[in-house]
Amino acid sequence: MLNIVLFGGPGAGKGTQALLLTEKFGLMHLSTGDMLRKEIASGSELGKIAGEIISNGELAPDELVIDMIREHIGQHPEAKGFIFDGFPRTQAQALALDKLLEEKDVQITAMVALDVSVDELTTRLLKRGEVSGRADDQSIDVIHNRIEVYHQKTEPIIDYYRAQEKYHPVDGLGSIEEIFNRLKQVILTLKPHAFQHSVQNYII
Ligand code: B4P
Repeated sequence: MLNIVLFGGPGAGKGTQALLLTEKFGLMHLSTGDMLRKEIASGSELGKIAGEIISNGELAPDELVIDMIREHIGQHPEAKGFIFDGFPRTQAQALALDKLLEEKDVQITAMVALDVSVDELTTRLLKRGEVSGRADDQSIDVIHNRIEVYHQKTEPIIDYYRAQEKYHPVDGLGSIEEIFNRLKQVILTLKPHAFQHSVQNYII
């Protein structure tokens, strides 16, 4: 099973690249950002809690996102692998994900991390804010807070995957196609034996 953590700062291009990778490798795309926005749009209780947190540029509570991921993994027993987009974002989420996968007797194959400067992240999010209507993209203060939260709570989990030799940084600057090609090359050179057999089935 190919299980990829697609990592990067807010606006690094995780969602954009996850859609392309999902199609290329036939994986199931699980985006906690999309799940939370769906809850917000539906007006559910969970959405109300998440809406306020997200619009302030903070992270939703760990238990809430872990429960959502557990539910979505459970809904797809047929999946030949997952792309985790925007999850995990804390150490607690990283540990919980390993535990969830352990129950299925599988593990994370790699963390592929989009490397993008703070200036570029800010530019992209402000630009998206002009068209997306997303509350968390509208103000420079909220964007700065999202980047600060990323540095404090999310970036440290790189060490968790680096210690397992699963961390693969990728330059996240350039055209969407250029970045997609870089990601593809990294994924195609992953070595775990469980994946090596199936990689031959992918058309490069
Ligand atoms: P997410 O939905 O995960 O999204 P994101 O970090 O804002 O952006 P992403 O990296 O996916 O960038 P995108 O491709 O859209 O999170 C939103 C919020 O939800 C979080 O702040 C948090 O509050 C909450 N949340 C989500 N997961 C959570 C978790 N696990 N725990 C707790 N809270 C959680 O690209 C951004 C923009 O750049 C787009 O406009 C795109 O068109 C553009 N772009 C992409 N690639 C580009 C390129 N190569 N060049 C130029 N522009 C590019």
